[in-house]
Amino acid sequence: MRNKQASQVKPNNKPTSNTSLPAGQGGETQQLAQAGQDVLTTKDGMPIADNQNSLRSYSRGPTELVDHVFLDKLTHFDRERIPERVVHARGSAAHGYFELTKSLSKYTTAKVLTELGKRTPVFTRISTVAGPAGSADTVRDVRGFAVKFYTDEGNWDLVGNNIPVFFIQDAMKFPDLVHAVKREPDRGFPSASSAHDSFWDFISLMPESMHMLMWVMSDRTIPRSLAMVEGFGVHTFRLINAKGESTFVKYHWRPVLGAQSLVWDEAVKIAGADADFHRRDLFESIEQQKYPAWDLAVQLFTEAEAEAFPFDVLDATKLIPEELVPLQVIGRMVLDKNPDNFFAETEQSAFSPSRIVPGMDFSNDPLLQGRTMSYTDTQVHRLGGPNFQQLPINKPRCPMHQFQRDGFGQTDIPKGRVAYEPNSLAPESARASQLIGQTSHATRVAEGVRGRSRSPSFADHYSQARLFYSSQTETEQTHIAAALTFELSKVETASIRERIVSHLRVIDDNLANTVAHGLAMDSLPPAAKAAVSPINMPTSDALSIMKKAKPTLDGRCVGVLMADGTDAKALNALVTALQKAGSRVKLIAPKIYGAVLDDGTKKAADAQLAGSPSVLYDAVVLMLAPEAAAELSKHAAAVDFVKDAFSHLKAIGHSKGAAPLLAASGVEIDAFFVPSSDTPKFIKLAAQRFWEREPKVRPKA
Ligand code: HDE
Repeated sequence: MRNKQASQVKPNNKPTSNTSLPAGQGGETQQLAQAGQDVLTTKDGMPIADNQNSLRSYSRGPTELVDHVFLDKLTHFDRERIPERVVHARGSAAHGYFELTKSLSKYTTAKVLTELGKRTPVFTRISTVAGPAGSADTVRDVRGFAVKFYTDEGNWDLVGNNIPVFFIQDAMKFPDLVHAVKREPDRGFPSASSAHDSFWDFISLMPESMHMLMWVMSDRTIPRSLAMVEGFGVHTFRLINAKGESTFVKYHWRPVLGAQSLVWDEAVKIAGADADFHRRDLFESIEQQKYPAWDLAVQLFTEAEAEAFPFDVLDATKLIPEELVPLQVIGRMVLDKNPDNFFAETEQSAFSPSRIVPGMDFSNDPLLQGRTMSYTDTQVHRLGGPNFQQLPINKPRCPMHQFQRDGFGQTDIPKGRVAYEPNSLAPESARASQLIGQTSHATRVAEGVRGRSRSPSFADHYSQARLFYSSQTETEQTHIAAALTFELSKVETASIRERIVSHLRVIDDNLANTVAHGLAMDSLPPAAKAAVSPINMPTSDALSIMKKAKPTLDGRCVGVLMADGTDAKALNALVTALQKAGSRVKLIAPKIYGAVLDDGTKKAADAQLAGSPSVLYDAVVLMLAPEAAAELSKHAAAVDFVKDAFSHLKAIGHSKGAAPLLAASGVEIDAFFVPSSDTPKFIKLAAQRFWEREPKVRPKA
């Protein structure tokens, strides 16, 4: 706030030191407001005279309890933290808009899905699941993908994941799943990792998890960037049209940059080099106006069509292959504004699959049914009461009228004596409307027996696990086997490892064999008994990231290593060409103030070599003079820079002078080494990974 007192402050060019504060006791750092500048106040608005020293009986005496300015500050500080989300605690978010390009008016009355060309504001949060709020971004984990649409008919939250299926079929099992994957309760570790006994114990006893497990062990769970993940609504939802007819719908987000993943060793090293890798990438992309974008696509199908599928669409462990029900793109989401304040927006945002708008309804998916209750319940707890929808980030941007009152955190000041309905005292007050209100689909309820039961149509746990695995490229299959081997090697209990390999045998014997070999098991355990024998479904290319890879430098970042003596002209030309190709470019040098180039100019660096390993870049260029390259060959940071780029299958551009460093790093020059002068070739290769190199650096188990 701008306080009146500011105008009374004498104009002065420099911060004035407070003469009442002797040197050495805070006086030197005391900064007083200049003319026109805001005056610091307490939360009650009282101007503060001294923000350095608490009130003491005498200069070396005790602090007085009457120091209300000190108390105002400290009591607030003591309450700064709120409970983190019980899952998805670590997340990053941005504002943006969704623009509808194809109307679904045949299927729904929801304005957000029918008003062609309309831009609906959104707030999107992408998260990991298991780790605490301060955990690293690049751990192997599912990514949450939550979008809040501020529509004219209320907030619609599409709260999905980057994987189209889930571990469990009934919401009742969610606390067990989460307890199993989170830190083990006696020891308090590991953080943000599924590679421990309790997770694998639980999973090995839950055959319904096998499909999701294949996705989690694939590269999907180590994305390159938040802008390069797919998103899925997961459940089957309903759309309701003006005639009251219902159509089933599944939602998909497709990243415009294409889906891309890291290499596992790279993900692990990034977690050390920059734990905020994804958050920083999202923030910087938006600051640099390289806006992440996704197409929203739907799969629409009738109940009769659903009946004919060889799986149950109410079972969240199953997906509907695109080949069976094609995707229709209906619009695009663009994230173009970073939050102004992380806590107020990202941390306090509250999403729930129960937030739908007229023209939408839920299906009977038991996981979805449970979720519709759980989110608001946790938010009332986490955000301190039932008024969290009044927080600016959660507040609908359409008119709201309701008779709910009071409670912690009430920030509205409702008017009038009537807070109930029906009433005759305020005939103009709000009433429900059959015409525009949200109505539930008039589903004919099938006869059945009430009880705690699961439909037999949920019993096939392996067919789609097999479908996913068999739809991957050989490289992707190798990665799944390697991830399983890695995680199971962290499991201490042998019987748990064996139970998992038993399940793998039902999915794919080759996979089971590779993992068993990777663990050095003496013999394969018998295959698990499947409740329903799996069928072989036709493979689906859409399930593979590599088959759909978009070779582009958009959204990617090239690291250019320079040092004293680097060819200035060549460096500048390279940077311009890379930027033109859509890449961000970071100049790395041994020292942050930069390097003196061959023309005598000093070029500032974006990053210091010792703190900027090549894992942070999609491709690298060594722009070095021979003397500098020879000097850098003595430094592990420079040698590792090259070695890691090589083992992470990246394109490596190099000047002639870089030869001594290449030699010192001992890498075998192959097709992805390019003279830095050949920029077109480098740009082409930098947009890809050289998978053919992988068996040389990570021979199969
Ligand atoms: Fe969540 N989930 N979940 N979940 N979920 C939460 O809500 C829950 C599930 C998902 O960025 C919590 O406000 C239950 C599936 C995302 O703020 C909590 C079940 C999918 C986010 C909760 C599931 C998700 C959450 C924790 C089993 C993909 C983060 C804090 C039925 C379709 C949203 C909160 C954000 C967060 C409950 C399973 C996605 C506890 C009971 C399936 C993206 O309420």
